[in-house]
Amino acid sequence: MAFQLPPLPYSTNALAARQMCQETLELHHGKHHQAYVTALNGFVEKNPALQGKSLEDIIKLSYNNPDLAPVFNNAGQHWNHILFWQAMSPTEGGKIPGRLEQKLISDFGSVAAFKEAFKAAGVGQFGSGWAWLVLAPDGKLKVTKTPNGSNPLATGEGKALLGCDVWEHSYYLDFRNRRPDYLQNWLDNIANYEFALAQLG
Ligand code: MN3
Repeated sequence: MAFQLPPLPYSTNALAARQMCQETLELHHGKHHQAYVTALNGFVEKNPALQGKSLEDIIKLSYNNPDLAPVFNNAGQHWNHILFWQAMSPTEGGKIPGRLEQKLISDFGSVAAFKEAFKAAGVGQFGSGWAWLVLAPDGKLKVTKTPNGSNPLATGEGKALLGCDVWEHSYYLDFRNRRPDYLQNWLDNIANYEFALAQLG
């Protein structure tokens, strides 16, 4: 069965009041994410070794494999965007539940220090990529960044709780070149910390 574009968990104008406009979500979900799914399905169709494999398996087997770099990029981007849509909330964006807040304070020193680290990761990712909040294998929350379509599932850096797309297509209509402002707004008003907590288990 071919991979499919999942529907957005909210309408395309649901985040407009939080500075992610309808056109951004229409293009990002309907065009960019769809293009990764279409490309991935094209690669799977041509490569029997990929057929019947889960998305996670394809990401792991294509990671750091130069022959499968285009497969990895598109599979990674499909996985990343599935998480990204869930990692945003039009109703609870920015609200940090108590149990997650305690863990952030314990592992980063403060919520502000977490946000600074996340923002620094996103701003410091040269070119396209992602900033992540992960539960590292040692049980601590950590912030990481990955280039292009890579992700913590591939790198083994931990379980992704939140991922923020810092490719220009995610913020250019709303923030132009101001990636730091996009990240600050994302953390303060858009990020779905209930989702992050649910991933934490
Ligand atoms: Mn994107």
